[in-house]
Amino acid sequence: MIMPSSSISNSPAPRSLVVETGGFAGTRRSAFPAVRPPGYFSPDADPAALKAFFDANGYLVMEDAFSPQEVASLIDETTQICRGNRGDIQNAKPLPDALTDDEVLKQFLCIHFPHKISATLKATLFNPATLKVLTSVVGPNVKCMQSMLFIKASGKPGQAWHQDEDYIPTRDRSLIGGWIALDRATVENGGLWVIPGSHRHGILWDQAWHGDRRFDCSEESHGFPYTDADAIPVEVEAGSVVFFNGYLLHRSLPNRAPEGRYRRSLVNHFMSCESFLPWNKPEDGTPMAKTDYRDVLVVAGTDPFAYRGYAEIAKPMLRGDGRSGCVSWSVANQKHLYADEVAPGQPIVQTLEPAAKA
Ligand SMILES: O=C(O)CCC(=O)C(=O)O
Ligand SMILES: [Fe+2]
Repeated sequence: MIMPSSSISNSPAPRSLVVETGGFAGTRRSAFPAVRPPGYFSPDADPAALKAFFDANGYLVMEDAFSPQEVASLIDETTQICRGNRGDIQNAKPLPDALTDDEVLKQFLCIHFPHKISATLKATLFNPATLKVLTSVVGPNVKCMQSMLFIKASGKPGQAWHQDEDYIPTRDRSLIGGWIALDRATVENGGLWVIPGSHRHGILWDQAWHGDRRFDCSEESHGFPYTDADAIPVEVEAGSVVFFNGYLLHRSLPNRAPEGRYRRSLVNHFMSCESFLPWNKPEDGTPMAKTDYRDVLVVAGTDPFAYRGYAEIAKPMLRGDGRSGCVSWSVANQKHLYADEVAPGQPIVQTLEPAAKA
């Protein structure tokens, strides 16, 4: 008998970390990807099935959350935002009107808080399929504190392994990202990868600078009991939303699709209204334990702290893509270099001298 070559390899079969949890996943309309891991649902899915899969695996995909017309309008809005037609974006240079859309879009990897200047993007927070997932998984009362618009033209870097609670600290681990694919997201164009079940430890692993050109300036988690072989790509059709828990290890790789192709996505982050959000260090001496970032928008249910009011703090901001160097996000006076920028044996983290006093 002739064995297919894959079965005579000595390497063990890769372990699959995905836990199947059953229940009604909804009526599938999308044909992409043809072969999918478990975890893909449709808007008519049973809420209990959504919750069971999300709790066990830390992610799920909601297909057909946005119609092709809604996706087209979000793509058009993305171009308008990048052209500066919706308002200022901190760190973005003004661009001449004569530039083509491609020339404009290539200047941007990721814009934080775009919902602050775009009613079209803000409306995605109230998308019915999104609210169904949030209220099934998080609870009845849900608030949004952040949005991020990834443009990721061909050739742009990904984000190294991380957990979103490294950056957005809830007190009840309720952080959840809703990652809306505006283009079909694939392995080739730098779609998301997740390590199923990695949220269940409830640990935030240490992070360090990676020096790896495949990734942008954000640091990389390490020391966790998984390898890259445990990760699965979450390939999705445009209009699908990938939801993932704030403790789930996830990353993306560079966009290696041909020139002129994008992997655009709009990510909204949510958490339960019951939890404080000790996000920004208080300048008035308030203890961290009492600190609650109030620049939030309630998207479902009620906020038990509504009586405290709300604030306008965050402003749209362009995040660096590493082309003009990286500084540490967590330690002042540290410059992060890519491995190809330093001579062999030289450190990839440099401590800068504090600016000399005049
Ligand atoms: O889209 C990416 O490349 C990374 C997204 C991500 O890490 C997030 O949305 O939390
Ligand atoms: Fe993330």
